Amino acid sequence: MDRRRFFKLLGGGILLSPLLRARAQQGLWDAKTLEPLKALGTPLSEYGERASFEAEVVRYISPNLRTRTSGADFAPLEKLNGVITPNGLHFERHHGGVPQVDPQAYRLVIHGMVGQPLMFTLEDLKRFPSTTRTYFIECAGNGQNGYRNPPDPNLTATRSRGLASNVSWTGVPLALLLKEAGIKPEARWLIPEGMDAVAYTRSLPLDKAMEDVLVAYAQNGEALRPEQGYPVRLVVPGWEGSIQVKWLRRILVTDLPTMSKDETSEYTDVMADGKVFAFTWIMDPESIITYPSGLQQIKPGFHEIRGLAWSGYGRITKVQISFDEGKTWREAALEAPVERRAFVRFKLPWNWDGKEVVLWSRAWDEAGHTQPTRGEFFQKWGRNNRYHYNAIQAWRIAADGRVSNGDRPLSGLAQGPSGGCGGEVFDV
Ligand SMILES: Nc1nc2c(c(=O)[nH]1)N[C@H]1C(S)=C(S)[C@@H](COP(=O)(O)O)O[C@H]1N2
Ligand SMILES: [Mo]
Repeated sequence: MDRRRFFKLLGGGILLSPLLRARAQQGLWDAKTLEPLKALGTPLSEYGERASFEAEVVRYISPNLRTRTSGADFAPLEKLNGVITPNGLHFERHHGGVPQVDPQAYRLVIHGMVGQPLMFTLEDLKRFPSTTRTYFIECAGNGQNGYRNPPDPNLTATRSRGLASNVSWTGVPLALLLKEAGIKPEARWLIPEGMDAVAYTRSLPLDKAMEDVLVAYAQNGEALRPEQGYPVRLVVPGWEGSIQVKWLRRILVTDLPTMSKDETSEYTDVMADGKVFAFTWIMDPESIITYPSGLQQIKPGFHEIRGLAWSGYGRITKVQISFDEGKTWREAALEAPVERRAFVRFKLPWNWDGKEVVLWSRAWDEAGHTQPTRGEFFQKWGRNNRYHYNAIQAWRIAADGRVSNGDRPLSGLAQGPSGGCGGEVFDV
């Protein structure tokens, strides 16, 4: 039988199904759909590109920030699958742009309160025993767009929580390098510094460094991207992004923190009474429903509610969904493996009856922490703070299926906080 006839018959046979006949009448397919292409495809390529049709899946850069070297952009959370953030879509936060570093010229120095100062080339670092682990990185300013009052009606999942990404990192445990240098007994702190033009510097407690900090050179199987710190950055599991120094140039071992400009002018939490918290390192639990979420539109019927949750305190133990603004909760399924200090995907099957509804999600972690409501968060922090916003994000589904920000305005607050790391208008 010739191929043409075969496909015609096959097509005709399938068309006996009433459902497919209806589909064909809607113009959604015909028997030709089953025929192979008539032209050969493109040849092999040395470095793969995604399908051209996917070009709109990009990081969100606020129009206010497009030309700024100090700024942040957002991973497109609602357009991603699974838990790994693709390298080209990892959120970015730079204080002085992205330096281009030649890996041949790269050097890392460890000095200060050590038995012997050491210098490593990239090759040296790669000879040490390596570790690969999946961890999230989240900017302390994540959530700032949700922190506004009154709430932004055009908020998306990306703009609500996209200053976070999740990566399989490869590198050397920092503890190995410190042991090599020999830490003096009075040493308590490390001062890692980046090689970018702002000489980015933070204070890192020695205990955390010895526990699980990585000197990372790879991101999801390939070298770090320049935006993520090529060739070497610190990965500090579960702690705020700002301490995870990129383009790592040196580590000074000391007995005291430095109180550097990068941890005093920024990344301190101003409380409602004006008192300031410094060194709030561990990121509180977060969750965000990515489907359905802001600016999407759904139809009545079956949907899988999907989202991402994570916590700097360890494993996520539970994610709950509410359809009545917190009066009752249903437990979502968590997709295994649930790793410590990494994104986990949650899912809940749901039939939408076409009536207006507000969805909430709330994550719990193994330390027993959970997310506050928006009202609780504002009560604690007032409108002074710019960081560590992890209140429940609400999505409202209108009767026409359109999804928008379901957060309620809070009385007594004229406006939200201004500027800062996670906002789209900068005052730094
Ligand atoms: N050297 C250097 N390291 C840096 C920064 C920087 O500007 N310079 N920004 C910090 C901040 S505030 C964050 S949130 C993370 C962002 O990491 P990413 O750009 O890989 O997402 O890097 C941190 N490390
Ligand atoms: Mo940050």
